[in-house]
Amino acid sequence: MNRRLGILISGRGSNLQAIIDAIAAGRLEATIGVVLSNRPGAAGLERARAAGIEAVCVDPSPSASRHEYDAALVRELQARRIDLVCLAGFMRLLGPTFIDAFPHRILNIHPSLLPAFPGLHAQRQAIEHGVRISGATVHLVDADLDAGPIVLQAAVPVLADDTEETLAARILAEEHRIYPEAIGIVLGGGWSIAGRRFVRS
Ligand code: NHR
Ligand code: GAR
Repeated sequence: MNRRLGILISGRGSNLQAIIDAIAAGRLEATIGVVLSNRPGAAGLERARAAGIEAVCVDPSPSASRHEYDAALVRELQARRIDLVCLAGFMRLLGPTFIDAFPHRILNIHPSLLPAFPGLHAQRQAIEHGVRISGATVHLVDADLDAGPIVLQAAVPVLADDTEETLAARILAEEHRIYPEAIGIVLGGGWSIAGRRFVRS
């Protein structure tokens, strides 16, 4: 059964590229049905088109409310029969209109070991806090920000001379490895949610 992914981006799209590459290499069995961006200039839109994938900017400005914008995104995804939504550097909060349309069918990748450093600028937060280890987390998205059940994590060291940029690059390499793997796990089934926990049977 070839399941259809909808990827939501706001920028560069290197995680999108990692997913495209994993599918092309046969490491992930899925099809990307559409890429959506909230920003017209997102470089990831061009990456998608270069790979022959439909890429659409859903502009937030005509939507009077978060509900209206969420509903516009949901329409684009449902029109293309998307099974699993993957946030890949998508920098806009999603409300209940969106979350309730895809129960347990939305993944996010975040550049820290959650629950440490949720929200924006996670790598800067890690350096400022002085942690010695940080990393990346793939989690199911629920109504609370960066708080849904964790599917996979990977740790990286924080080095004494790290800047936000050098730490972000080390974490990004792990993101590119674990995001396609986590998508495969979720599409493969044989899991359930027990309280906060993502449990593989
Ligand atoms: N939505 C829900 N309901 N739950 C999550 O866990 C979500 C989510 C939407 C996006 C990704 C994210 C992250 O991994 C994400 C997780 C944007 C913001 C934010 O504050 C925070 C977290 C994340 C994405 N955005 C501002 C807003 O008001 C805008 C910031 C900007 O445009 O630069 O939407 O950390
Ligand atoms: C990634 O590091 C991702 O974890 C992060 O944005 C970057 C997107 O890069 N996401 C967040 O910080 C969510 N708040 P990409 O566009 O090259 O995939």
